[in-house]
Amino acid sequence: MGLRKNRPAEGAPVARRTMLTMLGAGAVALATAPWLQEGWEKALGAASQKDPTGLTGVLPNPGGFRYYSVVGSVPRKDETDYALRIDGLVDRPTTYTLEDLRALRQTRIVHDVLCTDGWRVENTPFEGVRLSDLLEAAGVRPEGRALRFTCFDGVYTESLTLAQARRSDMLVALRMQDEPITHEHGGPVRLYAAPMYFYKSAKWLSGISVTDKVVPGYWEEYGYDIDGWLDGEDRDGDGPAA
Ligand SMILES: Nc1nc2c(c(=O)[nH]1)N[C@H]1C(S)=C(S)[C@@H](COP(=O)(O)O)O[C@H]1N2
Ligand SMILES: [Mo]
Repeated sequence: MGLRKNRPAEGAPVARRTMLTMLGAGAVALATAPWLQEGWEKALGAASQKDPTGLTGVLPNPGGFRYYSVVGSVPRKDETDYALRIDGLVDRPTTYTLEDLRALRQTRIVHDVLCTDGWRVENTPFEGVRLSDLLEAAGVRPEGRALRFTCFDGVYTESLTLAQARRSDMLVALRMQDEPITHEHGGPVRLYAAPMYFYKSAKWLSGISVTDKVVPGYWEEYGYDIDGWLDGEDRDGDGPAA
C-alpha cells in the first residue's frame, strides 16, 4: 500500500494539521490499552467513538482502512430505527427504512478507496442503491442543482452536484467488502462516491436534500476541494456502464 501525494489542490485543512501534531499522546494511550487482543480494527473503531479529535483516524490499521468520525459518539441504528429522508426540491419527499432500501435494485461497484491523508485500499466492493434511482423516484424539480447529505452523527455533511449524483458509480451503500456496513464504517447506510476521495462518502447517512446550489460540506468548509475527484476519473462522464 504505497503512499501517494494525493491531497486535493486546495490543500489540507488547518484542523487536520493540528490533529497530527497531537498524535503522540493519542498513540501512547492506545498502545497501552488492554483490549488490543480483541483485534486492532475493532479497538480502533471503539476508540474512535470516544475520540472527539479524530486522532484514531491517523493510527495505522492492517485492514487498510482508518476510522474517522468528527464527533465523539454516534448512536447505533439498525432495521428497527434507521431512516433515510429524501426531500428538498423534489415532487415526492420520501422516507426509506432499511428494508425499503434492501428491496430496491442493488448495484455492486469494485473500486479503490483513497483518503486525502494518504492511505488507500484497493479493489473494495461496495453495494447498494444507485443515487440516481432514488432521485428518479423522488422526482427532482427543474430548479434542483445539487444534493446536501446529512448524517445521524448530527454534524457531518457532504455535497454533490446533481450531475455528479446521477452517475452510475454513486451509491447509497448498504454493503462494504461484501458484508453489511459495520457501525464503525458508517452503517447501516453510508454514501459511496466511488470516483472521489473517501471524504465525499458520508457515513451514517440520514438525509438527502435537493438544493438549488452546492452547499459546501463539513471538510469543504475547512478547505477541502468541493469536487473530490480522484486522479484519472472521467469527470464529465456518466460513470461506468452497468
Ligand atoms: N459522518 C462522517 N462521514 C465521514 C467522515 C466523518 O468523520 N463522519 N469522514 C470521511 C473521511 S475523511 C473518510 S477518509 C471516510 C472514512 O471512512 P471509514 O471510517 O469507513 O474508513 O469517511 C468519510 N465520511
Ligand atoms: Mo479522509
